[in-house]
Amino acid sequence: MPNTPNENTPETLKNLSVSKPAEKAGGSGAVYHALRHAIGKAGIARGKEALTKLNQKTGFDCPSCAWPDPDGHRSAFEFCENGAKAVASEATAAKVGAGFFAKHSIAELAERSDYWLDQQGRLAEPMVLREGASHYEPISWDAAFDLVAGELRSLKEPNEAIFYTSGRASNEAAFLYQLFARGFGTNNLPDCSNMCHESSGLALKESIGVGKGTVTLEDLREADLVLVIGQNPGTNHPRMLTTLQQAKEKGARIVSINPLREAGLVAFAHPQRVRQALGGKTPLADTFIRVPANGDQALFQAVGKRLLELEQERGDVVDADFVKVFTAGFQAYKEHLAGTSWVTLLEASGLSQSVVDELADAFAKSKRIISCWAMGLTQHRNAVATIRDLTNLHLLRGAIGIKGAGMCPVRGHSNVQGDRTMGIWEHMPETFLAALDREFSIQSPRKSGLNTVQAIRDMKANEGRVFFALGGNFLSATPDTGYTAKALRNCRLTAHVSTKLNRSHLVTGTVALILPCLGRSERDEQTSGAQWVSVENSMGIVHSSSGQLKPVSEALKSEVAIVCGLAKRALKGRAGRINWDGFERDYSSIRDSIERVVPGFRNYNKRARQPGGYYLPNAAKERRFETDTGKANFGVGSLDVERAQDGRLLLMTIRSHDQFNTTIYGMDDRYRGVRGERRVIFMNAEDAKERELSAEEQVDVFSYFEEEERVSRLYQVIPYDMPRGCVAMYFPEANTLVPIGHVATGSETPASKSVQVEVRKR
Ligand SMILES: Nc1nc2c(c(=O)[nH]1)N[C@H]1C(S)=C(S)[C@@H](COP(=O)(O)OP(=O)(O)OC[C@H]3O[C@@H](n4cnc5c(=O)[nH]c(N)nc54)[C@H](O)[C@@H]3O)O[C@H]1N2
Ligand SMILES: Nc1nc2c(c(=O)[nH]1)N[C@H]1C(S)=C(S)[C@@H](COP(=O)(O)OP(=O)(O)OC[C@H]3O[C@@H](n4cnc5c(=O)[nH]c(N)nc54)[C@H](O)[C@@H]3O)O[C@H]1N2
Ligand SMILES: [Mo]
Repeated sequence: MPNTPNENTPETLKNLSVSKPAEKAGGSGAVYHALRHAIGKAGIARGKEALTKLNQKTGFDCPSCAWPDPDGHRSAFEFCENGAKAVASEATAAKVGAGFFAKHSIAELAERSDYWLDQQGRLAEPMVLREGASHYEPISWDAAFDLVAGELRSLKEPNEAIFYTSGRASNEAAFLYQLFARGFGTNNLPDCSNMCHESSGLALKESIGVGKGTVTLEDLREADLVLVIGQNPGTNHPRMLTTLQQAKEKGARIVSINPLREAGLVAFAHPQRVRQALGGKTPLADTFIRVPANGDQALFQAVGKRLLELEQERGDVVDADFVKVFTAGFQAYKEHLAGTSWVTLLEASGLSQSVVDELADAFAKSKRIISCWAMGLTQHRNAVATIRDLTNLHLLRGAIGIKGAGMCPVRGHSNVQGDRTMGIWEHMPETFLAALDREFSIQSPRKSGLNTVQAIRDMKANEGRVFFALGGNFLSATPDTGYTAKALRNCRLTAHVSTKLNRSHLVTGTVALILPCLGRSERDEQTSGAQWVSVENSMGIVHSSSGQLKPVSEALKSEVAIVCGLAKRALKGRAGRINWDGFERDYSSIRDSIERVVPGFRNYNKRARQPGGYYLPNAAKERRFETDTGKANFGVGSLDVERAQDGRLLLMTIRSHDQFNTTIYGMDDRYRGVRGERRVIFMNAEDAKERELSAEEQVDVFSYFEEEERVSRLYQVIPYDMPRGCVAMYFPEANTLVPIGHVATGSETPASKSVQVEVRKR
């Protein structure tokens, strides 16, 4: 049985080189790295063609992050270094087909690194791994669809199938995919969002009635105070730095709340401003609040307590009119904070009174406040409560639903938000299901489906499941790699619609399929002609995306075509008679159905096509709070802080600069000064000294949860400027250490930013 190399220990580590972390992001270095990647991988012509069409109003949407494109003028190169890497990785001319798989057995491939697997090129034809076989072999599309349909039909009941989605699927593909799953009879639609912004969606829904952000790019430029919390935009949302730069130039104050002093928040050099490309820069964050891992909930409660004290003193801090007219639960919130002592709050936050007071003063001075956040808040046991506590501060100040103010969860995958809008969720509301049923004369199941963590547990406990994935790399992205590997191996069939080879193709069910699809950069021709698709970005703007490059292989199908091909073979009854062929022929007919099922999509075919797209309605933006009370709810949560116990440390698993989630583009993390290796652990120098660990010393890392111990071996220590008590490692390698049971309360997002670990010398 091949290993899962996340668990494999390499024999040696010899390439690490460490230098001082960078003091800015962007600049000419970013341009150089972007072009080197695009042109090196895709070839000069293909790379250049791809980049000139990237994020243009008539081009294709960047497959990297979900940060919106500028509303007005766009420059000729509307992309960042990491967008260029994502496109280069997809646009590569190298191919992985029958010859490749004949040469390399599964066992051999499983020994290779994620970096090596991605480097091999684009998946070029459908492949099957038959029962007991050592190699994948080619299969026709028809036979592949029949195989999946046959396996689905032989299940005892529909809930034995699991349909995972990653966040790159277009709205059109996502809508049909959930229709397929529901037509088959299950709501088992786990997605990457379960591991990402699920906590934000849940918290915002409870607090303000909509699980999405409430601000626009224009708001950010108008804000006086911008908080960037648990987010590393220099690497993960580089185009956000342009917006922060604009906000800063208009006088905004920027506060970073993060254990690390990330280079992108220190200063930014705009690669397209000549002076800045040549060495100039704009300092960004005015204040770095170096909260220890998981200290945020206590910090936000402390700021709330301080604001209420100031209100007592001055009487002008709480927006009394807003609180009275638009909110519920203020009294309970006040009482809760009055009953929580300063000692408790400061101790739990790991910060001093003066840091709390300074942030409270900044809140008290302005109403135009925007809070941006990402995984540093969402991936903790107390994530939902933390985000509600952050929202409480906005409610106190009335800093929501007005120009320049509001909540800004910064999404990850480029269409993860759109996929949710289209119904990729294990418990869509009744209104959606009823509309879907009406449109297609079907009866969608009403029983909630499984989320990601529940799906893993279900596959682990039961043999014979069918696991189908529309994109993503389930094995490597999910927690507890060893546990998840067993879950996938228990399946009867694992099938992946993918662009690139990854670990999930190598740790399989009894039978496995690779169904290769077009990438977003590629032309999508169907019998009615060239097709375009649509996506929704992090700020709720829906717009079109048209692939431009010649597909890397003629055998590829679009995600839409794959879903349709499968649905018409696998579904019986009414669902089987849906016009799947018509959808495949002409995607505008999919958008017509979406318009009738999903609110906010009136005149969809036309509006998604207009340059720059259009905003979806968002009630909270207009101060209509569609919650259970009809008002914005103050959230009252007791402090639930994860503390490192018994001399342990709290591990945050983070991204390097050279990766997109589980896709590893290179071995460097340039801004943090790390080159050549990914098996590193960042720690405070005093914590290292206390354990008698020197720089670059080799260690093993053990994690602890309830009675369980997990281990990942052979990492090198990097003493780093960070608060005591926390350490950081890169995901996906560190996922072996994240316990399946360690999840956020309510959202069940793996708590992969606060894992109890011990670091031991080898
Ligand atoms: N190039 C590139 N772009 C990407 C991705 C990628 O992998 N590569 N991934 C995409 C996806 S799917 C997502 S979700 C986003 C992720 O974007 P981010 O959320 O920026 O990604 P992470 O590396 O997980 O970084 C989390 C940040 O939170 C901080 N942090 C960790 N623990 C805590 C804590 O307890 N409190 C606070 N305040 N901060 C903490 C870390 O120091 C780090 O700076 O990026 C998207 N964009
Ligand atoms: N420890 C730890 N674990 C984490 C995180 C963390 O911070 N720490 N972050 C979590 C987060 S925020 C997320 S979003 C998940 C990500 O989880 P996933 O979305 O499952 O993982 P990715 O690495 O983004 O998926 C990459 C694969 O998607 C396929 N792909 C790329 N483009 C396309 C396309 O256009 N169509 C199709 N069909 N396939 C495509 C390629 O084959 C590629 O190998 O990981 C989560 N896991
Ligand atoms: Mo994500």
